[in-house]
Amino acid sequence: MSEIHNDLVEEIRRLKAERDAIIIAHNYQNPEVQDIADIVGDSLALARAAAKVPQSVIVFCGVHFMAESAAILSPDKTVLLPAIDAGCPLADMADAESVRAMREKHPDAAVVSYVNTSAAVKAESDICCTSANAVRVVQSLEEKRVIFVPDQNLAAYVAARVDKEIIPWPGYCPTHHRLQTDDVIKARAAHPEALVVVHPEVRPEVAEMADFVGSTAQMLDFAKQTDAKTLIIGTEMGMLHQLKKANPDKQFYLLSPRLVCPNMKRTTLTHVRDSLASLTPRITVDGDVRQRAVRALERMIEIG
Ligand code: CIZ
Repeated sequence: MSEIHNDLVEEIRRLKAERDAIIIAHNYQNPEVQDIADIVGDSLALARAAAKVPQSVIVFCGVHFMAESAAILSPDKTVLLPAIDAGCPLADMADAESVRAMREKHPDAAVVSYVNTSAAVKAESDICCTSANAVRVVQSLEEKRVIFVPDQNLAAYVAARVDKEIIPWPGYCPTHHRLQTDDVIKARAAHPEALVVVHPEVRPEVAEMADFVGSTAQMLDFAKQTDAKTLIIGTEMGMLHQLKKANPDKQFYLLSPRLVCPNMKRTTLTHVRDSLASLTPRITVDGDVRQRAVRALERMIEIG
């Protein structure tokens, strides 16, 4: 690493102590950002951590909805999103008014929203879920019908595993949705000995071709316990960093070079340093929206 990089890392460590801060980073962040973080994980692990860390400042290296969830769960803390323009196109595909209209159309259905939603959408929901616990969350509900917001592919994955009617929202993650069956065929031809592991946000026809489908946390568990020495990974490229660190004896290949989320790649070490120095940009969620959204998030956290 260069001297400039080392100086930046030192400055971040110093500021972190001065500000009583903790840095948490999503599995899809740039490797150098993951390496400076105190906690790296999926949104379920990070939401749980945000709710109980003792520090007064949380630097959330991820995208907007994740920092918003931390602010909802920890209203007394200062939650910072170092790259303020790190959004989520999937989260932008659902709005509160449309969710209310959908509920009116299906009054007997529960509304489950993926954490990849705005605070306003969470406030309209009965419960939240992540890709790690979506099946468990839906199974836990009394209702036989479920409006699943906003990812149609995760909805299809859940529908195949529960005994309920799932009413999908027509949203999708542009990064995962662009994977095609041809990508799997080509990757298997290039690495015939490898197992194919994909995220449930991929299209159902792509998921059907995989050896394992799971969230990033489930991918980590799978990669550790499988005897296979080579794995092809169908999720955002940042995930390769944690997989390689945890399994230095195994080979990992990205299923497609197009598995890059530009929003997850926005945060740099300079953003983290500047955010700690200025204690901005701060994410807050207030009033009635927070009070209603926190119920949906806490109900999810109770289920685990
Ligand atoms: O739940 C998350 O954090 C996302 C967006 C993906 C995953 O599977 O971890």
